[in-house]
Amino acid sequence: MTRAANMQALTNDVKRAFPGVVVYGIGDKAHQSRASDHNEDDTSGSRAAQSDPDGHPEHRAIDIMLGPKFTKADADALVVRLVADPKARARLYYVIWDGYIWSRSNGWKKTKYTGSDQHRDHVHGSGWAADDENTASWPAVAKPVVTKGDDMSVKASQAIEAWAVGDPSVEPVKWRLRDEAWQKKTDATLAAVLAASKGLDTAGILARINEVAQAETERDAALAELVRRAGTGELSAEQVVDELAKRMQA
Ligand SMILES: [Ca+2]
Ligand SMILES: [Ca+2]
Ligand SMILES: [Zn+2]
Repeated sequence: MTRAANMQALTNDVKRAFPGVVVYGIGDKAHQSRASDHNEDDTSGSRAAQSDPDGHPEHRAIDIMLGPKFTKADADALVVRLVADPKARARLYYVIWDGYIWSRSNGWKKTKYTGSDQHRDHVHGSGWAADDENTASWPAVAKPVVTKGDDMSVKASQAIEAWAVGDPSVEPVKWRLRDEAWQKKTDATLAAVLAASKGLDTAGILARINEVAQAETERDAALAELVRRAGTGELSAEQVVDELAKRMQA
């Protein structure tokens, strides 16, 4: 029992792209009575859909089963990648998935599948017999590298860095992020002010601000007076220090 090397290569790549995925190959007894690429050629009583003259028993179809490691979205995307890739198409006979078939005979156009098994729980792939011995990998199987998220994180870190050092280089994402950070800061300040002025109405807050300003003004004036009196010799350095100490205790 051998899977054609071409389809073994596909199996290997599918398992690499979707670790833990279940892939079936050779058909059961029920399969053997009708022509199927799941049946091995060069085997009596086994009706292979395709055969070659090498005298070596081979099956050329695989069923990639849906499951936790291979979701419907994975299947949708994998089939699209396979049938869109000329190199992959050259190695395939047909693909059946979720009520549709893509094949050599329909020019790889998505065509309603009329068979009784609508292939809702697995992707069927039949390899092209002429490519049996093709051991090359199937680049179309690999999930495309998603760069969007990576780009975003790089851009975000650059933006934060640029913002931190005040780099004015203009790139919309940077300045959007800068604005977001600025907004966050402002929000935090407002929250602190609100927390500090809890229980005070607007007039109360203004009165409080005036109190603080008044106290500061008075203190500054008192300091200025001390400095003046020290300058005229009216107060000694010790007396100035004593006066400051008194005021700080007050
Ligand atoms: Ca053979
Ligand atoms: Ca062969
Ligand atoms: Zn199948």
